[in-house]
Amino acid sequence: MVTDDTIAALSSPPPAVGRVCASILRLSGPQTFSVLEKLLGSSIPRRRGLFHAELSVEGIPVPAVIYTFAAPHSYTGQDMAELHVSAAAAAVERIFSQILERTRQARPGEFTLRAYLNGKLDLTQAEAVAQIVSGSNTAQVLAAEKLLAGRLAQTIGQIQAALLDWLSRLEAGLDFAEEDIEILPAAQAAQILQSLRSQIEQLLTGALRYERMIDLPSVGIAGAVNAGKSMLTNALLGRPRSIVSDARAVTRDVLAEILPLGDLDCVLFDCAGLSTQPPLDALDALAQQAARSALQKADLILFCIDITKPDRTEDRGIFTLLGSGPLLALATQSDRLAPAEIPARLAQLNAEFGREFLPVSALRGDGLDALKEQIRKTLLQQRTAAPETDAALMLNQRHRRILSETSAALAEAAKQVEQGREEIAAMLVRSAWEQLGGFERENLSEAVLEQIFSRFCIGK
Ligand SMILES: Nc1nc2c(ncn2[C@@H]2O[C@H](COP(=O)(O)OP(=O)(O)OP(=O)(O)O)[C@@H](O)[C@H]2O)c(=O)[nH]1
Ligand SMILES: [Mg+2]
Repeated sequence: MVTDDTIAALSSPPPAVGRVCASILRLSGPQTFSVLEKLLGSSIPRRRGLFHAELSVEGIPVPAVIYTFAAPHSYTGQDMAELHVSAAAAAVERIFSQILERTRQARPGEFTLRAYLNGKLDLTQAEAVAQIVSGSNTAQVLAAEKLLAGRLAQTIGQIQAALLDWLSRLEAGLDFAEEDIEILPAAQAAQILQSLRSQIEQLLTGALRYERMIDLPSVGIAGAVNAGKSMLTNALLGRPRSIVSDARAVTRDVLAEILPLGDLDCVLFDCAGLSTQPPLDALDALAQQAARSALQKADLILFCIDITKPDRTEDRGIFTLLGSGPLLALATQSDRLAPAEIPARLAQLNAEFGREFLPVSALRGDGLDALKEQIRKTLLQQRTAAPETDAALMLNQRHRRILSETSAALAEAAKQVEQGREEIAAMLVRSAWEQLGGFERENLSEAVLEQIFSRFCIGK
């Protein structure tokens, strides 16, 4: 792993062709200042600073704001600079390629990797940066920020300290064994281990699963044929994604699209209208099966009934079929009733299904903002339903593996010490302590590091 050359990256999204916008070019490494001096044709003091400069791109002046940081007082701990340039894509590319003549293009996460290797961040903090960079949901970012504040590192540190204390007390007992001084009675020793173990288990169960957080929640639109599911899908997405027709059973496939809901995105999907009747043909059977299995996995179902429909026998069957998972009930095509008729119809539906129906019109857009807000609220509640205390601690696979292994080792150690095998218990606790050290830099192989930092995007 080379860390003493000078790297550079375009740290902002590249401007669209033909557009002028602010771009950030970032450099880190011992040649940072000399590369800048070459670029500007003037000397620059080696210290933290901010100045305005004019770069020349094929004779055209391009204004830039330049931030400089001198080692070790920078994000990476090395000499660093950031050039903020307002220019068209072609000019930014030209400047970047001039910089690349004397530097190497940074790999994903390489700036943060250097920060970590120079002791500027601990590993859990660096991972939090990775999660913030790759996270699109606010809930995800908030959890990552908590991690960044070092909460996880702190909790683990406390458990490690307690293990060390336990070891020293137990080993004192072993050293003075002949004198029959029992420093830490076996029952107490086992009890301490059990309580540390339950702290670890709490971390494991209370924390949100990172793997789950990066999966977007899915929202399925369900209802009878012709309820207006596809038109609603299109209206929510704001574009014609799904075919709408008054012919029956038009939608066959499961069509999924990302629906942005402000601070939370979800996957919205439209599928075939459900039926409680036996399938008409092979295609119908496949469409029904695809719809049912997609809806079963959905985090939330939008159950649609055409508000004008007089006979709702079929809808009751479908409602039963959908089961008891999270569901919002919608009375669709509300524009087809006179406004004065709507309240009575809603009351009927509410009584019949024991649900509060929200009237919507995909045609006119009525009720869609309220619907989006309800979807967002419901999904957010699902995400934060984990226990309050450690809900915001986000653990990834590596954290989980270390914690589970430590927990198992402590359980075994407690058993051993109860049976009078203190030496074995001490050995297990020592290795558990080392395991927990895996949260920090000591025990990490380069391969693990590379894997962690490769999740970053270039320029971070
Ligand atoms: N007036 C009015 N008509 C609607 C509305 N939504 C759907 N429709 C009409 O209802 C018919 C069926 O709409 P679709 O969205 O295709 O219904 P679907 O539930 O997807 O039907 P399948 O895919 O066949 O199960 C079409 O003729 C639409 O124009 C609405 O909000 N207002
Ligand atoms: Mg459809």
